[in-house]
Amino acid sequence: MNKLLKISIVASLVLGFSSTVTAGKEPSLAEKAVKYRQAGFEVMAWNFGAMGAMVKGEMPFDAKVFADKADKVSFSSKLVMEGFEVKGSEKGYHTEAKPAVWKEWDKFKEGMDKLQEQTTKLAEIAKTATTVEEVKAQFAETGKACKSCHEDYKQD
Ligand code: ASC
Repeated sequence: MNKLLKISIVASLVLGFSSTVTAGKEPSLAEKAVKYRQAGFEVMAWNFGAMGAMVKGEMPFDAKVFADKADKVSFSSKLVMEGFEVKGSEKGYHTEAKPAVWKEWDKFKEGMDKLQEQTTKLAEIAKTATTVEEVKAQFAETGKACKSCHEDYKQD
């Protein structure tokens, strides 16, 4: 191996190591909590968005795909609350949650419970539905549950 190559390998190892030490700090629990709840909402938005396309007729209705997505939305709606319960996650880390979440905790929790109720119902209906007509009303109800909390608790 030539000398220059050796030097550059050693240099990159040293630099790599020092940057791990300085920049590779383990994120705080609060930061992880923000990321966790945002990930849950991303899962919901991804799946709910595709369901919306089917409901609006922008995408052909596929009962199996719709039911699978309804399940994923229902599951992830049950994860996110935990991410709000961690102290220090009220601000920073690019959170879009308004301080009202913690100021009106009981009301916020009611909204989250309502969301879980609605997504569970949607998944139940979707399980046996064969036409888009059967899921339309409950899809709309679920969307309302998303939206009512966004207005009060999410910075858009
Ligand atoms: C979505 C999405 C939301 C909700 C909301 C429903 O697909 O990303 O935040 O639906 O718009 O009203």
